[in-house]
Amino acid sequence: MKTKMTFILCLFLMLISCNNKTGISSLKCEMLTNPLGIDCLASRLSWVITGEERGIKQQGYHILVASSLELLDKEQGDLWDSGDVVSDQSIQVVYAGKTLSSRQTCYWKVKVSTTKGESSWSEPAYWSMGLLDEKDWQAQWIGLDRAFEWDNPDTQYTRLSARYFRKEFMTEKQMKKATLYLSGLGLYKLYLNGDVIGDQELSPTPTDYSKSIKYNTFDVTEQLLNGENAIGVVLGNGRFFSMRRRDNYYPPGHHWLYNVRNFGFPKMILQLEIEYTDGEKQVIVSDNTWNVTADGPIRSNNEFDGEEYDATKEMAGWNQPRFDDSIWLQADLTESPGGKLEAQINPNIRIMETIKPVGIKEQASGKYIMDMGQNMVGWLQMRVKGQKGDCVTLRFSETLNPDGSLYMANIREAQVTDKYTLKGGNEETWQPMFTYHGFRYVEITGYPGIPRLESFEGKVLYDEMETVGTFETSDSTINQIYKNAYWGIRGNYRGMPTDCPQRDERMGWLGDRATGSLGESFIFNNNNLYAKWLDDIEQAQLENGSIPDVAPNYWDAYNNNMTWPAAYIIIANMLYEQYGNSEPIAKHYASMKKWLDYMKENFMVDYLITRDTYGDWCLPPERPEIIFSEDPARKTDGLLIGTAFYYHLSNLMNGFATLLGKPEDAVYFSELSKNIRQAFNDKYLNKEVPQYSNNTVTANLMPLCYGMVPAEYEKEIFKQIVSKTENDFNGHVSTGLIGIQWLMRGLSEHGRADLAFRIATNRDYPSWGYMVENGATTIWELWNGNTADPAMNSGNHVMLLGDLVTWFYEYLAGIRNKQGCIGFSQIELKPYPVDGLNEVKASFLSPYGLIQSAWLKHGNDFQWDITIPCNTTARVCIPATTGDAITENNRNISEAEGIEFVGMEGEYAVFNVMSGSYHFVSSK
Ligand code: RAM
Repeated sequence: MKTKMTFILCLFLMLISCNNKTGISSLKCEMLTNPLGIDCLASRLSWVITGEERGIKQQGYHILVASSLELLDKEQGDLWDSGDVVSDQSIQVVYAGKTLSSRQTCYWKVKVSTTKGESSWSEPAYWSMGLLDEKDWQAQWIGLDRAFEWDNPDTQYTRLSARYFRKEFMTEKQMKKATLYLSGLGLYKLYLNGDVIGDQELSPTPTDYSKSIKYNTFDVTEQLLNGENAIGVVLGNGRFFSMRRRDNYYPPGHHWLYNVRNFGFPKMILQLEIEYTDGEKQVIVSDNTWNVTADGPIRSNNEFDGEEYDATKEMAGWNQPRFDDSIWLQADLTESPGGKLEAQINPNIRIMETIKPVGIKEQASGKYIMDMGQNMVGWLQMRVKGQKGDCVTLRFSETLNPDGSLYMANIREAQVTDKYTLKGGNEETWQPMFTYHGFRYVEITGYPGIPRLESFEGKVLYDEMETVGTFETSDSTINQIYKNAYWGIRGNYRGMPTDCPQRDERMGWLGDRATGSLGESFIFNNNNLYAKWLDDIEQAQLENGSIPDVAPNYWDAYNNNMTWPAAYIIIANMLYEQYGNSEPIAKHYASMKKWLDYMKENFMVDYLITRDTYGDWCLPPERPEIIFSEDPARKTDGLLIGTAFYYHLSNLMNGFATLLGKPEDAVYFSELSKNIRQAFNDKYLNKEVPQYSNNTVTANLMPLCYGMVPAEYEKEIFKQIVSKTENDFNGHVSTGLIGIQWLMRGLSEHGRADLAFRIATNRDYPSWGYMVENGATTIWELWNGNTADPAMNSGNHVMLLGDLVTWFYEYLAGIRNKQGCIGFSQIELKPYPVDGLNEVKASFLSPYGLIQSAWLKHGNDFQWDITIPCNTTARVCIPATTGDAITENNRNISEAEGIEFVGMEGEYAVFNVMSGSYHFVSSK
């Protein structure tokens, strides 16, 4: 057993308002993740200070953690009383009180002293501990380890009906509290006395179930009845009973792509703990006293192929007391899937938005095509009235054929078909439970009568994550690209970041998110999701150190390249920089090093990497119908890419080693980097021209952005990038997934933000704007996604976003960490007001609170409104020719409170600015 890490993150956010008059005002508390059933001992506590006055800086805090609200109200921190701590730390404060035990609820509050006075105590918040020890589980795994005559699990499209479990029990006395712990694999729906518990869908989160199994915790005190009670659980297949069975349909040796890992028939573990007011306890557990049937209404459910629901098979009252289940079967006691039972910290999937379809047409007799107006991910809810036995079939696609029918070719082998058989009588409302689709269009057949728009709703499902960013500009192309990115990113959050939501793939491809995750973090609070994904990656690591390209490893994709597994290290760094979260680095450092060592031992010769799989994946090809370019001048040597990646990762590891207090490792990585850089330049830098390798943008950009180019060649190398882009590609992108990770930042950092802007606003091939021009409402897998071979041509992939979203926030809006700082404790506000763009308005809810940047060009004036959160400071770079020509709130800036002039830096006047809101005008 692994020892428990003391760095595990649990983030709680409190908002504390300091009113400038009294120093104290309304307090608000906000929880970011489900605070129930956490299984880390060293929770991290964060709070946000808000206030109108400028220059609010925390000077100290006092945290109280109590075992009851009453004690907390009396200001007795029996679990932890931090005392008055002189510190400006207001995020990620590690709980340092009494050792916590299973099931314990911890109530806490905090007060702070600031440069502008003291706050009062915050409103209380709480978290509760889950089941920390395997011995806390008295429940057993139960299931039904077989299929039935109506199932067909052995075909290519594994068909398996949902399993319905039930258990009745009595409560005996007055109840105080009831807590339910459940893991139902692959997916569950939980009921108590007929009511659905929780609003999570498609839960729990997917993992390698042989390594780790996540359980969810519910407070069900309100739902329990005095006397008779019934629990009902429905189990779907999810990623457990797999959509394409590796052990069955496909012969061994068949390409791994088609063999999805299978974990067995669905199974569950459930424990309900009831506390009575007299102190007695009762525990209801899953065991073989539970009854089960697979002969219910969900006849088949499969994440690729859809769900079939026969309402005539409904079993009214099955999840309530006194249902006659005499013909049901007894549940089998089954083996555990093997993984460690752990509390789920990343958010569950929920219905996050409901949209209305925008059009419907009869495309052929009885066949209707409905348009959702947006390529979305989730499912359709339908209202329908008809005869018993009528069957409505729904099929889903991203685009249409010229004749108006569904274009299915790029969905590949996924059947994406939902079927609903009516029970007849009154109007019926239905939505599936255990599948999801990526679609804009729906084909409706068999609908009794004429389907009307009002009868359908699109349910948009993704991980429940706070939207933390807003971004809008005066440029409509950029706005639409941003919107497409927003829809694409959230549609691919499913407890893991998937590559796509629609075809027979939907896997957590590492390379797609290496840099994308950073841009995404400006839009969504993705801290807990990506921290969980790093655990998935670690669990997928082989004994020898190898890391696959896909995690959880439902596919057997151990290809041993640098570029995809690199996400492991790059994303840990992102979590540290964006959230100040060092826990993933501490937790994964050893495995990261093991992987790098493995790659070095096996694939590094004379400091050069000798193996690659994907090259600069999906670069814009020369002909519209092909997926992969055949033009050697467009392609970048994969070994150059791999070696540059190793260099970059080795530098990151150097930083990690220093952070973790491992000076010897730091020296090791810094030496290694030096040697790689030397070998890389010896091999790939042609000093005569100068250029790297065959002079592609990617070949020159990577060493430039990674700091590998000898100083004397930097300018020339950058010129090559510009000239290639301007002359050979007419101001268009020429990179694939690799180069795109640095393109926009690289151009802007070296003085050509205007060229980045041109690339971002192009409407012709290849560009994001070309996708928009061709009707895309998400981002395509291929630059030529409207013409290329459907074999690999998803309409909803986010990998080609590269660093675009990061560029929107960090460069156009100019919101970023000050260099060398983390978690936005110190901010740099530095916009790049390129020609052709008149206005940018952005906000970002950082760990310290809301950062805003809104600028506008007005005649010769550059007007800029910014907000810097309390307890931070900012280095503010105002576009100006001199410092004197700037006003703040209509006064000369030198008279403004909270601002100190640092000096001129190029085209910017630089100031150190305290927290608060400011209105600048800089005149030319
Ligand atoms: C495709 C995936 C993914 C990419 C891999 C290499 O099949 O969709 O986006 O990372 O290939």
